[in-house]
Amino acid sequence: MEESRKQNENQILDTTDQFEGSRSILRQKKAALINDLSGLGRCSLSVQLPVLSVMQIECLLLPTCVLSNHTGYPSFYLRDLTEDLDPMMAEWKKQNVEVDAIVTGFLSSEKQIHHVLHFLDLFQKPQTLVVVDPVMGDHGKAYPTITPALQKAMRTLTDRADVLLPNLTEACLLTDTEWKEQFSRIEIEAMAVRLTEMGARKVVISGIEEGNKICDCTLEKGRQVHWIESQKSAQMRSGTGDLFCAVLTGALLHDQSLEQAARMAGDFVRKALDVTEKLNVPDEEGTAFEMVLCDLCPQCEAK
Ligand code: PXL
Repeated sequence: MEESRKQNENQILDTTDQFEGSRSILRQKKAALINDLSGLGRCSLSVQLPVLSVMQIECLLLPTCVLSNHTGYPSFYLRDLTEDLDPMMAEWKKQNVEVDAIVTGFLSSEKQIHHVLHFLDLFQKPQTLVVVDPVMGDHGKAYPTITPALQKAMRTLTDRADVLLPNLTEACLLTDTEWKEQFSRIEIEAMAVRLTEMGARKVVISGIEEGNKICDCTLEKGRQVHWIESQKSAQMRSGTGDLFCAVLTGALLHDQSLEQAARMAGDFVRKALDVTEKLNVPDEEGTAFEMVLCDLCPQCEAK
């Protein structure tokens, strides 16, 4: 009995083929996710939790606010949880919580940035991976909840980021670059460099549309820029940045390089978008990522 339990456990610990060379699964890793909980529309915590769970990462959830649906719908109801953040993290501290990664996402006000900084002061250790997704907008437009004060305060988070994950709109908002429909690669690379100068150790500007291609630009401070390209098959939708962030974080926790992690994240998002289009899902409802989720599971045989 004991023998078979051990065998089973070893099997679980050994099925890391997808993450070539990785042995990190020998200890299950934990990620704290600081993000909103939107009831409708498949974004934020409701997509990041399943993605990271299937990648065998334990998730600890700190919701910044609860919404009826994401802000891309014509209207939404938002219950702000700013006042609850400190008491929640104080309880975590009492429980001696330790995490391998801290992932930040949608914040409802600039006040919440200060609470996130406090969270980092409490839980960030030298080895902790801090992933900052500066969720602020898309297609050149800021989301309706983004005030100039929040936009400015978000810059203080870039300084704490091991990995900063803006889309092109957010890279513009962080670097005070005026939006335009078409940026050259040189202009985008300059923004990535600027973001490292603002403190981020690694930057991935994701979902850059270039004709019939979709590209991600990765930069590790002081290194060369890399471009990851793939064929664009479907329009980006709400929640794709959150999916990208979760897959990339999971891959990094499985010891993948930044390029490998960005490639894996981009491939997953594009596959999710393809199936979403085939299913004729309305735009607001985000991606039908559930249909391809098993791709991320190291043990799944249905791939
Ligand atoms: O996917 C980004 C995102 C996260 N959270 C909320 C949003 C959006 C984008 O619209 O509205 C609440």
